[in-house]
Amino acid sequence: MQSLAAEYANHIEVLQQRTREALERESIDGLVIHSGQSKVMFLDDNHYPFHVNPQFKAWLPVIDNPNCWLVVDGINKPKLIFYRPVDFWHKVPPEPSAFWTEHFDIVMLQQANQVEKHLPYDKDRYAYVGEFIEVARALGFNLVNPDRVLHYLHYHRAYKTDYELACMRMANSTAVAAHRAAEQAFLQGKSEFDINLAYLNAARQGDNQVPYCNIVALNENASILHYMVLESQPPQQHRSFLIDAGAGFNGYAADITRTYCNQPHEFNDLIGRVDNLTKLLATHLQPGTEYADIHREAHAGIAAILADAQIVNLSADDIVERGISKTFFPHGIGHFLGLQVHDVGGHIADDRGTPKPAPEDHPFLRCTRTVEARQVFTIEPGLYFIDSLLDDLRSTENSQYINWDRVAEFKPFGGIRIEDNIIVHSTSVENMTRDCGLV
Ligand SMILES: [Mn+2]
Repeated sequence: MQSLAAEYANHIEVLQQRTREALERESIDGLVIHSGQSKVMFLDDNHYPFHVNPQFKAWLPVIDNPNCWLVVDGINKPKLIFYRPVDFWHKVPPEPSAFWTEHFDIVMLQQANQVEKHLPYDKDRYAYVGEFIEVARALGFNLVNPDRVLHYLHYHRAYKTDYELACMRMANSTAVAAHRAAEQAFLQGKSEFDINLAYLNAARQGDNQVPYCNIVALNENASILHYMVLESQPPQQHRSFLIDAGAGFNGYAADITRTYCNQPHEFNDLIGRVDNLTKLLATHLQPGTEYADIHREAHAGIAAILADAQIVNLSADDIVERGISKTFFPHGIGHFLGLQVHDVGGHIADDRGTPKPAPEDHPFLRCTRTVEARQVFTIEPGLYFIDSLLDDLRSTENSQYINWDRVAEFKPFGGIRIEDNIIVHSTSVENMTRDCGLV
């Protein structure tokens, strides 16, 4: 923790400098960043799980406290308005005392609607950054989430500080331990529901604490890209298991996927090939590379697997050329990772927000940036046997090149995705997931 504290001081310096630059462009004096508010369910008195404004947790690891505010101007010590109600229903957070507290002037807020007295007087010189626009208006802010400020912050958030990289290594370490527990639960023949419990138990994080809803899919369910059902009964037979699950640390996410097979079947070879592709593509994340080119390389790699496994009776080049690899690999190769699982800023070319959208022939690619040092990406090639996409393929002239018997052999296994989390350094690539020992 001592080194984390040292790195955190630099992290704050970097955020201060970014804030100064963003404010200069907007010609205003500061930002007022709202952690958020608890939301009540419709016609109910229960609340949805609280999810903090990412712009707030960028500054400090307070991720579970609504009604907090930050006042930052890039020059003065940031001011934290910390919500501490008198409340006998809920646990009241203690007064903050941690490695980060010395970097803030902290005032306590007992009643959420009393925040105004702690905010800057001249609201015209400040911008509100947060989700609750009607709250901002009521407080007198005219400038709410100004585009120029957000573009600037989103673009630069791609470059992680040493503190952020340390947090992301910790998140990976937690997720890797949990992935091992999940694999064991699969081998023991547990249900999706129980495998998920094994995962969460090992991570020591609840459903609402992990950074996204875990995908825990047995057999054919592995072909459903965002499968979230969690069957409570085990299937009659365990063939394959795809798990896409992360963990958080100080508000930073890990996002890892593995696929397993517990039978002597050629599906194991396919898993091995996709695994090798992930490892290979991770090494290509070098400064100056276009991330979209890595996506195209992934298609070449998947096409080679389809050709070698005689699933498609064409050369790898022809498989890509004819668009057939998209049936088996229909999503993007990965995305930025950080405070958000799909971290922001993937589709802008510069800090003015010039759009750099996904290529027309690959619309699902979440990042089109040029790879640079301090960026953190996922690499997650996949190979799936998805009913609806296979049906589409069958109705095209490409159907004649498909070895449908081979497709039928693999279909009961659903699909494969292998996803690692990678830090780009100026002269090396750091695969956090593999470094944590997950093979
Ligand atoms: Mn991912």
